[in-house]
Amino acid sequence: MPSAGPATRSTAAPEAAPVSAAVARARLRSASPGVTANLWEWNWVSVAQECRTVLGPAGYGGVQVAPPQDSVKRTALGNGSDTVLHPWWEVYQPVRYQLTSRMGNEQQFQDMVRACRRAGVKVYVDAVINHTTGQGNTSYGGASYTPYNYPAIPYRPNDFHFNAGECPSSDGGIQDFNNKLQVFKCNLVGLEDLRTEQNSVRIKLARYLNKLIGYGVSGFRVDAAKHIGQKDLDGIYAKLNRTVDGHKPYWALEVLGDGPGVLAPQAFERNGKLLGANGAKQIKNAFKSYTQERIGSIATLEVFGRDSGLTRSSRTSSFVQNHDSERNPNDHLNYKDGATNILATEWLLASGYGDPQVYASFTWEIPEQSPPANAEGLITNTDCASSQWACVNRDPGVVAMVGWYNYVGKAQRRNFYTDDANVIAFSRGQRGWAAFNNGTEAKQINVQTGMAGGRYCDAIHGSKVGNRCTGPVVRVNAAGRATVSVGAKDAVAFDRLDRL
Ligand code: LM2
Ligand code: CA
Repeated sequence: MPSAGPATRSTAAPEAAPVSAAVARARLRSASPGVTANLWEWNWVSVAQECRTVLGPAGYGGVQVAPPQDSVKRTALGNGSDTVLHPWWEVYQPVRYQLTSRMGNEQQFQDMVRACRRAGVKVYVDAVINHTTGQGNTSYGGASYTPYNYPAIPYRPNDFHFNAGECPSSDGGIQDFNNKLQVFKCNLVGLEDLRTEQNSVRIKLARYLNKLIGYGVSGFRVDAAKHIGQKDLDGIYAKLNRTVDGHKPYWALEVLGDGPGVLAPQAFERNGKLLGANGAKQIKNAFKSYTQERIGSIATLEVFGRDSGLTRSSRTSSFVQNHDSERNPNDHLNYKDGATNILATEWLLASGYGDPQVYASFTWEIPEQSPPANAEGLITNTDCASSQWACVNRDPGVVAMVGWYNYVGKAQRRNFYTDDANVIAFSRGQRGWAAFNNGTEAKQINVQTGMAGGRYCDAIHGSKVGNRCTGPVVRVNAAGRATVSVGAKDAVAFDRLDRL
């Protein structure tokens, strides 16, 4: 049994009305992704269904999906500790660019994009373009390959840095992560590194990405972007078409760690948006310090973003965790943190930092574990009622904050309050207000909300129906002050539309 951690408030799908065609069109027109749900390794049929019934109605602007290209399909276990035939990471080893994957086939992918867009949800794809495979000889689509030879694409030995003699390490791997030539041109964990400076390679990669754009995809999470380097990233990006909505594709670069000089995330700010892994670490440190017993303080989040050493908000794709970091709980929170993870996700949506993502995927006991799949490795439909999945994107408090995010827009943070322990509150201009209690006891606070006087329905625990609230009501006096109870590991939030 996967340990679910402290119970999340509920994972029921919100019973919201489907999105009208006019609302969907208006959302697609926006160049911004809004709040994205990262439905990592959900199959295409399940993503389509989630777009229709949950993401669109809740106001998510985007969905990010796992790498859709054909990948290695392992046929035997390795030796020693290798116990999982189809680990989640098979999909990070591309074999060819037809969309025959563990998540479904090319037709199902196209149907998914169409369904999501009809619900007003733009689709973002995890693009694995730095490398091919490091093992195996056959793929989910049945293509055969040998090391440095992929007839179906085709890539030949000279399309790789290793064979071209351009990787300056003794074994072809990255031995020194501070050495830019090794980082750009050697094999990351044995994955055959593409010669991305070569035009013929760029053309093949761009053809793949342009196919996805042609299907209606709005942009990419660029896997291992740090290992491609600024110049080659720009070279590939320059070959990309505009999206069907007429925008330049979204381009979010994975640049981990704090490498020196050109290897730092900040050194890529001109080349695309950056994945906010360092920010997620600060979030984890605030919500939960290194050991479970020593609880961190969210008061530290008063200073977050550029002022805490992170990439600029306007250049960042922000999140509380992703598929790598959730498996590294010393670094980031994950679903096993239960209410703390939900609270951190709600805070991220309120913070105004970056383009926020909500991560939702399958539960696991060992890091390599396969997503729920059949014996062939094909991922089975997501079942949010089962303990095999953690559908954080459906949590009612998270859904409430998606609506709040959409309403407050870019309004500046104001009226920051902290008890200097584990409670914070702030407004976003005069449009919305939220409070977060990361402590283990409920707390009553008396604060300036910055909101117009009146009675507001707490959107985290209720909703406004006509002129009634199905949950707690907060009274804001004519001077903007309010006395509010915030539950342990819980939030209170409302925006102007929640006024009764
Ligand atoms: C990423 N970003 O830069 C992904 O977010 C991360 O999940 C990927 O690693 C990595 N880069 C490559 O795309 C994962 C996983 C690795 C796994 C690779 C390739 O974390 O453990 O490596 O995908 O599937 C596996 C084995 C590794 C082996 C390698 C090649 O774990 O031991 O290396 O395959 O055979 C000898
Ligand atoms: Ca590379």
